[in-house]
This record gives sequence, C-alpha cells and structure tokens, in this order.
Amino acid sequence: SDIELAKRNAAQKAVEEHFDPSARYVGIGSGSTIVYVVEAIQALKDPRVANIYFVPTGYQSRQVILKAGLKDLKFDSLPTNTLIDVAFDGADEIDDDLNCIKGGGACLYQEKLVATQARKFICVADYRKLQTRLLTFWKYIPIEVEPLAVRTVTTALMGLGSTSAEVREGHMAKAGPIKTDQDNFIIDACFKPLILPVDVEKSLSLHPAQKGMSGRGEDGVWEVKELAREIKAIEG
Ligand code: DER
Repeated sequence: SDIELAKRNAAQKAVEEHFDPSARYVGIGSGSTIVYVVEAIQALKDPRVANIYFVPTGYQSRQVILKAGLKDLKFDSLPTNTLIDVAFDGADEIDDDLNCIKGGGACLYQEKLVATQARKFICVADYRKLQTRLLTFWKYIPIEVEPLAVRTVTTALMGLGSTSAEVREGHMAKAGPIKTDQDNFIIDACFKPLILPVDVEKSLSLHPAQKGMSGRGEDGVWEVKELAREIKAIEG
C-alpha cells in the first residue's frame, strides 16, 4: 500500500541520514514503521553493524532486533553514564514543532526512557502523522499509569479538560485491560486539538502517579488541581 511504501521510504531516508555504522548503541522503538528502519540498517550490509548494541523499547522491539539477527542490550544493562548514539522510533502524531504523541502501541514508557538517554532522537513516520496541531488525526493521549492510580489519574485528566479518559481494553486480543511491558495500564485521554502541547505534556508528566515519577500521595492531588488551573489558563 502507499502507506507501507511511505513508511519504508521514511525509514530508508532516516537510516541514510542518521544511522552511523560505527555507533556503539542504537535505540530501536516499537510499532510497524520501526521494522522498516531495521530492514534498512540490514540492507546496508555493513560488517560494523554486527558490533552495535541495539537497545529495545519493549518486547515487540526486542523481537524485531532478534529476528534481524542483531545484538540487543536491555536498557538497564547500559553502562552507567553512557548515552545511546541515536534512537529511532515511530509516533502516532507529530506537530510542526516536532512534539509527538507516543503510545499507540502502549510502549511509550521504555520508548521515552531510551529517547531521553539518546544523543539524537529520530522520529520515523509516514505522511499521515504530520499535523499542524496534535490531536487532529490521532484523537487521544496515551498515558501509562500504575493500576492503583487509574481512578486518581482519570479524575485528574477530566479536571484537565479531557473529554474522556478510558483504560485501554484488549478487546479481541485480550479480555479486560491491556497491560504494558511494565505491567501497567494505559489510559487513553481524549482532548480537543492542543493549543500548547508542550505545556500539557509538562503538566501531565508532573502528576506523580504517571509512571516514572516518584509518587507523592496526597501532594499529587494538590498538584493536579494546580495543573487544572494551568490548563484552563492555556485554553483561555
Ligand atoms: O507507540 C508508539 O508510540 C509507537 O511508536 C507507535 O505508535 C508507532 O506505530 P506505527 O509505526 O506502527 O505507526
């Protein structure tokens, strides 16, 4: 299809321009587009690729690396104070300022870990993903939460102006909610197209219950009220 061709073309261009065969660590994201990135790396047939450690962003990402016969290295096995030379990953939507919505594949936690530990983050996406504003084509922001925090975070999101915030169900693939590679739930929070996505991301990531933040109990609720005020201010 033309979308698959667009993914493949984007992946080949990304590898041509940003993959260095002499790199030591390369981050590999999740989803379908990243498969074309790995295929483009293999197509280089550069013997130095065999010496690279490819850092996965979850089970599916690790399967893609291993299936290609490449060396994988778990994120927590990276030597301390070591940066990943370059990380390639997909996204669900990207705006003109390169803000991304991540998490369509429920792998956003490790994707963000790897991206933050990389010198360079290369987002590889077909034409459908680029929109002037986030939440134009892609309708919700995926948020990874500890199961215990679902009610608090859902309440917080509604307070931040989300029009609906539901735990992602497995539907045909699994009875009940899906679990991430970290054994957490995903809440898909719908918002109107974002005016200032960076502020929303900052506000959302401030919530202690979001995976990766140190939980601070009742403080978290207080923070959320602040966030609601902040978001309301943004939306005017
Ligand atoms: O979950 C994510 O953010 C992934 O990068 C993913 O949604 C991109 O998937 P795709 O390459 O299959 O569109």
